[in-house]
Amino acid sequence: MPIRPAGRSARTSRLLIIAVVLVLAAGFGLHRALGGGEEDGGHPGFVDQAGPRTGARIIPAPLSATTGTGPSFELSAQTAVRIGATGTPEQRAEIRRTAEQLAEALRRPTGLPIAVTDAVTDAVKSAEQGAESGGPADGIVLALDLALPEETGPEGYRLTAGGATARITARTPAGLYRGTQTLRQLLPPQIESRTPVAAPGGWQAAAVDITDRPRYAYRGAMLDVARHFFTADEVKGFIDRLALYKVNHLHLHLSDDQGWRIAVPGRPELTSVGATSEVGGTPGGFYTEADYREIVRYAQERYLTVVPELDLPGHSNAILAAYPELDCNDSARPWPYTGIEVGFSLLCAKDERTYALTADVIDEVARLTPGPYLHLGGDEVRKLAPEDYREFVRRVSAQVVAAGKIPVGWNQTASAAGPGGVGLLQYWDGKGARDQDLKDAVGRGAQVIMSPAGRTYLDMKYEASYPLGLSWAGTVDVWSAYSWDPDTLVALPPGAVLGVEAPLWTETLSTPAELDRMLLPRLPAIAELGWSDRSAHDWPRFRQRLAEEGARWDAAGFGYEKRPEVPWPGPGH
Ligand code: TNX
Repeated sequence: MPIRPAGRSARTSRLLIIAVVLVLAAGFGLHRALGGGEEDGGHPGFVDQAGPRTGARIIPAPLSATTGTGPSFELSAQTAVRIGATGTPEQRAEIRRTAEQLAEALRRPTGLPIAVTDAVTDAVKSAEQGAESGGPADGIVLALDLALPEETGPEGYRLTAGGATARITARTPAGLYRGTQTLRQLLPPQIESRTPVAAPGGWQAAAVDITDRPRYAYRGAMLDVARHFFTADEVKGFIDRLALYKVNHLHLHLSDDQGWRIAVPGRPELTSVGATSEVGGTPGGFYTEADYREIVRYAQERYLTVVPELDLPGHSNAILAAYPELDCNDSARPWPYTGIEVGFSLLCAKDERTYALTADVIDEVARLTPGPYLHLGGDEVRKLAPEDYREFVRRVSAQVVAAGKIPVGWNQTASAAGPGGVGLLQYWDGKGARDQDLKDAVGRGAQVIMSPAGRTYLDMKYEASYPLGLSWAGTVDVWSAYSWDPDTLVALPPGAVLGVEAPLWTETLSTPAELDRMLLPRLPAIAELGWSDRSAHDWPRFRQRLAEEGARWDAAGFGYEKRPEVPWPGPGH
């Protein structure tokens, strides 16, 4: 549903109402109660729709944002993206790539030329020409600065904007990239348009000084490409959405009962048989090496690490379809398997041929994956004795370690976590003794990613009557997705939680448009939990900031669900 722009008189009366509310709010100190602090220059995120955007609008909320008193930053025909002189040649090549990406993103909606240049070359040039303007400080500067405090970390940045200049500094190219995403959000929502458009108040951002860094090192989203297959191009679209909210890990669920989704040399049956099915009876599919490399490359250019998952030893019906001899428990269902029931399939844990297969697939996926992690699944194994299950996970973890990767497992693998075993546990259900298992595993050195199903599962329905999704973990509206603390949900020692991840399972989702409806607006909620300092957590202000993202998604052509808990602007609200 497109948002209709409010007419002139509607806008005037809205401004009047806002002015009255502001005066009242100031009098009663309501402004503070709503979370408006001094740091954002007194803009309680929801009032200044007519003026340039301020730091109070950003999702995830930055660590600090001070609105300046000087002139707004404005893009013009002279604006160039300038690369600072610091850094190794490799770093500068990376920064140039980010600069090109940013320039391209700004060119499309504005129609402005937005060149990419070296600050040094420009400085020399303008000195030669004795130019007054167009100097090295003008435009959008991306510069490494090792003088920034160490706590800025690998993804933190500083952004100052005003007049003709926006300056992003960071200790690494990744930090600069995150800063460019903030700059995009500071500009009017039309900046996300893929075609030339007008921005009503010009391409402006309020003068601002932002200091920012993430709360957690791991901020992820998962896409289940096994229940329904999504092409490499579709995955790239998914990555675009994640990158906007500073998500830095893409977990791909590459295998399940309904399909195996990646080519493995020497194991052609995995794809010639195992990739030919998906939920509902449509054909399925798989990634060739080139497809997978393209996803990895695209993710890397947005500073996302791909975390591939091969779900073992359960959720393995597609493997058993390709290798029936690995089914010693009579567990497989007839192929193609297009249903959504789970927990029946099991690889033969006492057959050495199973471990020959797992070694082959792990080696290949590790070879194609530059990131440090390989997820081995391990969930919902119902037909294996606990000691045999533990032994299986230990052996497969050792194969992952031998392939040079850190094994990741769903929380059921906690008993096999520790030195040389599963190093990272993904918490998704807290039933039975599993919280204790998790604590014990942390005691043995494992870290935890929080993906509590009742909060982060983006395949849960928003409400019981919602047409898409499942509801076994309850319903997840935007408030539930936002209103929890990854550090305290399970009582774990400080530092145990590496981050958060929002999984999107696809039993009921078969098109990118359906993915969008589940992802937006809940992804930004999880992204903010992962990035923003706990002190920034504030539902009333978050829902206001989220409401403004709607116009951005409209401009970008992203689908989203207009949930009633978010006060979207326009008629009816
Ligand atoms: C549980 S979470 C699963 C998946 C399903 C999902 C549906 C987990 C490790 N296993 O197999 O797709 O629920 O919400």
